[in-house]
Amino acid sequence: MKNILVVGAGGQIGSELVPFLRNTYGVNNVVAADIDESKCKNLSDGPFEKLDATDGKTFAEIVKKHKIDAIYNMVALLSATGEKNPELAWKINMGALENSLNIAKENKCAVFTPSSIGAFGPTTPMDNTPQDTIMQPNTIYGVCKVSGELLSNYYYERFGVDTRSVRFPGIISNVTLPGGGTTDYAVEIYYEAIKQQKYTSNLDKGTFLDMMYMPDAIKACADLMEADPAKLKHRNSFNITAMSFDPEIIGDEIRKHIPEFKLSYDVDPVKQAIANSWPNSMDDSCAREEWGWNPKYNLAEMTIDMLEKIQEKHDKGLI
Ligand code: AKB
Repeated sequence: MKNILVVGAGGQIGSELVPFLRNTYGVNNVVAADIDESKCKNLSDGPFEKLDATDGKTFAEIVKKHKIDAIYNMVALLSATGEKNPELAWKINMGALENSLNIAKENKCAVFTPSSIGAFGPTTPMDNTPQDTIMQPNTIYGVCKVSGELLSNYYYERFGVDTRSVRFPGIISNVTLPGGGTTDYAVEIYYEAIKQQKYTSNLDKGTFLDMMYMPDAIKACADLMEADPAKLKHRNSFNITAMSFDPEIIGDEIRKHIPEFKLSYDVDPVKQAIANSWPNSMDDSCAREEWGWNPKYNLAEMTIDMLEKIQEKHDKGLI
């Protein structure tokens, strides 16, 4: 039986990753940790630890106390928030990773850390972006992601730490809202479609980005961590994607269910510049070949599920 620690458990991905892992490995074998206990109320069925991931001493004590075998480090300030406070973004994003790696090295744990399409930059080939290519991001978020990929590979090569990672595209979900990302519009649009039948996008029409529905994202984390190491030619980090669209395409898909839905634009220059520096679509064939990546949801299926779940929340007065 594996003991798992999910750090940043109250975040957009963590809040759905913990229930999935508890379902797979047992409720008491998956410890949720977050700096903010109030964000983890839906995780109260199993163990919880309050943790600032930049505090290495407490982090190490928790790993020892629960005899942790694998750390899922889901802590990050996202791209747009990072640009508002680059020093803090570096401190948190790299601090959490550095502690995860060092504690994993001392305690023989595996480490999963998400990278992102944000690891790419304006000089990266934009269409069908290869697995191994030019990575010169111009955001602090991207600089952290590339540094994190390199550092994680280094810990694997140098110290034998079992580090694995995926480059997530925009993740779309209906449980916990993302915060401060460039791809957040693709979540907000569904909520506003239900609440007001209209949405003002802060990314312009024609801005294509890779995206993925949360159930596929969660499964990617777990599948990669269970993958046969002998088959992994890459580790940090795998391109993975499920769909690529611009605001017009997602708007058209929503209109199939809510015909009166109206989409308008008020472009945020900071987010637009970030989005313009990221790929339009990634080639994820290495993930498919090396560990069987195969997403279930396309835009049409995701839209049906998102609208249904958000409508339920709306009917219950939760949003
Ligand atoms: C962001 O927009 O910052 C994130 C990401 C793509 O990594 N959702």
